[in-house]
Amino acid sequence: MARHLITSAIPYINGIKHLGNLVGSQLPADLYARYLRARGHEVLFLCATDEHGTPAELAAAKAGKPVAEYCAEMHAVQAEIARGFRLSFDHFGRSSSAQNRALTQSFAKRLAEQGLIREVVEKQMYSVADGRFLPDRYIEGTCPNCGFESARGDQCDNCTKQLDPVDLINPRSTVSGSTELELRETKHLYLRQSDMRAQLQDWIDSKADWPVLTTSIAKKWLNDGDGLQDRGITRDLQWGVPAQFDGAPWQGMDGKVFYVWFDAPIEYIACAQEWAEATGGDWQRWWRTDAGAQDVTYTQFMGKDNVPFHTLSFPATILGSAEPWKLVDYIKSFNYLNYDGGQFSTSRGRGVFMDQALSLLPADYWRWWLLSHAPESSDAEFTWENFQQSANKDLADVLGNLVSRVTKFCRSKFGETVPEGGTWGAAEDALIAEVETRLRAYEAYMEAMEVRKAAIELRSIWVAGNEYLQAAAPWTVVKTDPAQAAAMIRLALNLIRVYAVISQPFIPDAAASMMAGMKTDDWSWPNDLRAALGALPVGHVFEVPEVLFRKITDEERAEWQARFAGVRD
Ligand code: B3M
Ligand code: ZN
Repeated sequence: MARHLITSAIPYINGIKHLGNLVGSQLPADLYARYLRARGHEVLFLCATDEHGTPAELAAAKAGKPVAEYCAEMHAVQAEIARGFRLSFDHFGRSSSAQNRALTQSFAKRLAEQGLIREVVEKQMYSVADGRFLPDRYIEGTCPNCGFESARGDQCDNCTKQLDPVDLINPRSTVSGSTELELRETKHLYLRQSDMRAQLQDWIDSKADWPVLTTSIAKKWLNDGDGLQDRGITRDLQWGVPAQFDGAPWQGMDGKVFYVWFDAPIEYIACAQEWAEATGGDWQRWWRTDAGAQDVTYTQFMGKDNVPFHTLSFPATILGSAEPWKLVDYIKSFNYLNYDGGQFSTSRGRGVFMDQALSLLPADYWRWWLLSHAPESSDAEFTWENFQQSANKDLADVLGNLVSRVTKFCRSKFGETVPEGGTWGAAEDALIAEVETRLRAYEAYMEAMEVRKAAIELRSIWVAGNEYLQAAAPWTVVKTDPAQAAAMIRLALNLIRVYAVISQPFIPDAAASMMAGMKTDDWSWPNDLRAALGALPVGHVFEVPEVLFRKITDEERAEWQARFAGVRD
């Protein structure tokens, strides 16, 4: 038994996430957490909402609410949806927590004491009408390179040229449309990341087992020159962790806050503190290497766009503090999920969002499709045809059908108890051998976080059961040799329990129904498969479960396809 700390990238507070976000971090993290718990490991699985920054302020303004109130409401909404998807966080925290405020400030102070913070006076666009400094991407104007009229202050979306807001012709605020913009001086704190290049390089080089997607992005940024420049860690905003506090070793930072990407990863630690406060747990055991965390394996899950922040920026904060914090051991990153011939887009409301998905079908349908099509080695694409086909085949025809056929047949011939008689022969041995081999492969893939391969193996285990029944045909055998049919059904009923145990990380609700139908609460992992297939003894009472998975009809598919073709209103 080992101890595993698992974090998922923390979703931004402004709005409900789409299925692409879900499969890129929270869902595979949940799969892994559930699997490790099922294997008897001690797991702390944390996630939170990422609540600071300009997007949160603007979303609150748009909703006509004070930003703190907006964040509290949206946190509750996201927490409810996470429950709907059965995401089994030990704690779902908030980056705006008192814990994160204190910890973020203490990291900054500590970094300053280590000589890793410098003050920089720079010029930035100030919008007089909005009464605030504007981040580059909230300024639009005509691109000096290609003439595109809606180029952003940081980049032109038309010709991809990197821009500075002062380069724009006719610049305007995207918040108010005002053109009354002026360059004003402002002071910021910079983290001397460039001083830490060698340390970060050594650390990344020591991670030979990391997935290629993670290390290739990390190395690109590390060696790019641009990637490891000193980084501004404060902003001129109201909403965030104040950059001024008791004992701060710098002055003149009133009215400034830490940059959202500085405090967001620190929330991984603060979230453990929030969890400890809520449950009486010991957070230091998970995060302080001087308090037991050296025995913890720490795994992070995220989309590829978040990799630079987790391989360079956050480790720079941790290493720079020279305090005994736990560093991440493994970073599992994901490519993008596309939607029906294009991209999911939050800003344009394109695709299926988490709340909408749950209003159409139970969580297990989405969990199964998303995980079995996780964008691991390349981007993946959601199409309604594929979704319908995969749900109807894998879940309804293969798994659901096996459960319903076996339990109904037993009820009609032997009653709702595990029947007596007969013995297992060559066909049963062959099935057990196949399931055994595949089960060990499944375990290996799950341990390696090879999500798609694990799903393929799990489905093959379901298929093996179906093929056995098809060939053994107890419904025919019962007419001539009821005892032998009973032996077959005894095996199949026990297989249902084993399927519930091993499928639970992917489809927890269906697994719970299967287990309830078998009237047992024995979730023990089938380490010894043959013994596990005797867990439900002769005479054990069960009941036929409700239909596990109904099929998605062609009409529904067409209707949903049309409904989600446009943009969310
Ligand atoms: N909120 C971006 C995202 O949700 C950001 C992740 C923070 S992880 C510390 O993709
Ligand atoms: Zn351009």
